[in-house]
Amino acid sequence: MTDVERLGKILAQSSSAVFFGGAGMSTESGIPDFRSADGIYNQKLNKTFSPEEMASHNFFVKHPEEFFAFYRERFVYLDAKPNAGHLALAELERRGHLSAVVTQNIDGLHQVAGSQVVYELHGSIRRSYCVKCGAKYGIDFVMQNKPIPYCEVCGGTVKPDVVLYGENLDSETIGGAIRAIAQADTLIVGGTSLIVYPAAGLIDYFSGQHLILINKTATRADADAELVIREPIGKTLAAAVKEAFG
Ligand code: BV8
Ligand code: ZN
Repeated sequence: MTDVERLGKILAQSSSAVFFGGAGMSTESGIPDFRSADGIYNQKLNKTFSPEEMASHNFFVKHPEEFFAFYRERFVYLDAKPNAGHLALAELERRGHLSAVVTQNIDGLHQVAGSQVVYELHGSIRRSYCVKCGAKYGIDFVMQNKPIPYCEVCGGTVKPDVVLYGENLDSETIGGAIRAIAQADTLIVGGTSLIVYPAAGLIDYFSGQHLILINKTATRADADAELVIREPIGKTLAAAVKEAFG
């Protein structure tokens, strides 16, 4: 039996699978990941600061102008479309085999693909808010108001609703993700290097039957997985769903 056939069989038998993913889920939609050779963190964008320093809370506070320039240039891919993997997960949810997507991505592509239950651990580029009064703004407000977007209500800075390094994650989102993972019968982990915490630690709440890894490179969870697939995740998920449900 091929890996895809095995995965298809497991998905067909699951009634509360959960998908835990990262940037590798969107590379087949044309969005670079962070830590692969051509990832965002390996692109020499700025001589003084590393990309990870520029995606941090301190940098946002100290150098807002450079932060927004970097952010508009490197994080926003508004024309990216969901790929076959996003669509396969939405179909699995519709068929009642998947209960939630837990993602570290901020591109919102799972929702565009039709997934209903999505926990965005690191927020979303599609939402922004005023740090002073909380007024809500969309992504175009941030894109159009250069160099720094200021709130029309109170003049405060409008910040993308994205968890930067050194910022806490939303406790409701974490709570929902932990509940889903703890109740899952199958956990598919894919397109993530499992390096960033506390997100990467959430998979340790899984105690179900099938742990599956779909990732081009090795991760810390491979040793515990029943099945490790070193193939493009979008293609693999789509083939497995086709295998399972025709
Ligand atoms: C926190 C938002 C409490 C913006 C992100 C030392 C110093 C300072 C801090 C720390 C430290 N040690 C630990 C920390 C905490 C830090 C952290 O974990 N740092 C890491 C780098 C060690 N975490 C935090 O700061 C978190 N907050 O701890 O708060 C606190 C409070 C006050 C003070 C201190 C602490 C906040 C973390 C959230 C940061 N924001 N993103 C943005 O989008 O950049 S994280 C960023 O990394 C993205 O969100 C991304 O999703 C995430 C994880 O990366 P991955 O998704 O896994 O992507 P990656 O490129 O790494 O891997 C992709 C994988 O897919 C690869 O393995 C590749 O092979 C594979 N792949 C690619 N294509 C495919 C594929 N596989 C299959 N098919 C394909 N087609
Ligand atoms: Zn305001």
